[in-house]
Amino acid sequence: MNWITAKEYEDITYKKCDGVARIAFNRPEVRNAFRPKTTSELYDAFYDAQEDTSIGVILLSGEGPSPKDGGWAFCSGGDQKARGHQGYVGEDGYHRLNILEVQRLIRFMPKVVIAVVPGWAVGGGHSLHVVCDLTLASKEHAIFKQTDADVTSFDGGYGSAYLAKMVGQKKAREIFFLGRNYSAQDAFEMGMVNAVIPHDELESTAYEWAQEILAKSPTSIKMLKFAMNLTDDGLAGQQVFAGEATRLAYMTDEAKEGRNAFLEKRKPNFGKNKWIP
Ligand code: S0N
Repeated sequence: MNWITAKEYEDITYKKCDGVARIAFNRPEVRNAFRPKTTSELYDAFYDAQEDTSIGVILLSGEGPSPKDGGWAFCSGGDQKARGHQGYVGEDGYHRLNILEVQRLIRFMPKVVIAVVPGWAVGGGHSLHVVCDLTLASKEHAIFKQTDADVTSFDGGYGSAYLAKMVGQKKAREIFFLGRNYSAQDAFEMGMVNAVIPHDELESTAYEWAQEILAKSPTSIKMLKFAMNLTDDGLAGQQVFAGEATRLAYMTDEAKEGRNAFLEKRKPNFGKNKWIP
């Protein structure tokens, strides 16, 4: 792997290599907690990866270990030191919940996002792994935990309700109501982790998974992701799926005839096109 830095940021790292983008939290001294600046940078990097036609898979991870104590983290959620009385405060003094915009970008982007969890996935960090398409976890260091109800900073959207679809209502309620620690193996058995990987092989395995996906048909992967999202995303999910259906329709002879007829100021002649059953 020959990762090339795609853009320099303060709170995250962003690299690319052979169709794969890797975005990682880079605040290991606070277990990769995010502040508004972090989430703005995340959004910027994810948007770049979405728009880059050479990229098909995005790995989301956390840099580490912590220089303080050697601990590993994916992300420990919202930075509690950046919390004001209305929420998380940015450098400009305004309160923002812009992690939710990052969640929606991950959810709706026509590419596969893999959470690569080297350590703690806690609070809003747990929610982020939930919203990713796949999760790979370090056998030795990954720990999944929901502290939202300990700090009154809770995710009532994908982080909880979609989690319940994933692991079942009883388990999701246990995760949120008790806030216990779960190992990578526990999380795998619950169905919220795809594979438990020895820590030293986590990054290379994630890259291999990405390369396997990249060998597939991009349109199929995109439509399958949107199809699996659709029922849980209501009209927004339908809109995303339907947008791609419209794009496919644009590629037909019918669409060319419709456009040409308008431009040539004549009635469209769809007669030569069959009503295929
Ligand atoms: C992660 C934990 C369990 C790790 O414990 P450990 O290994 O014992 O390390 P510590 O000594 O506790 O931590 C090491 C240093 O890191 C700092 N730190 C850790 N986490 C945070 C944090 N979230 N914010 C700020 N600093 C953090 C520690 O303070 C320590 O530094 P020093 O040594 O200088 O004191 C453990 O650390 C832990 O429980 N952390 C807190 C986890 C937490 O409660 N997170 C917030 C939960 N809520 C959210 O994330 C919601 C956020 C949100 O934006 C949202 C809002 C609405 C809707 C949706 C969302 C959404 O979730 O997306």
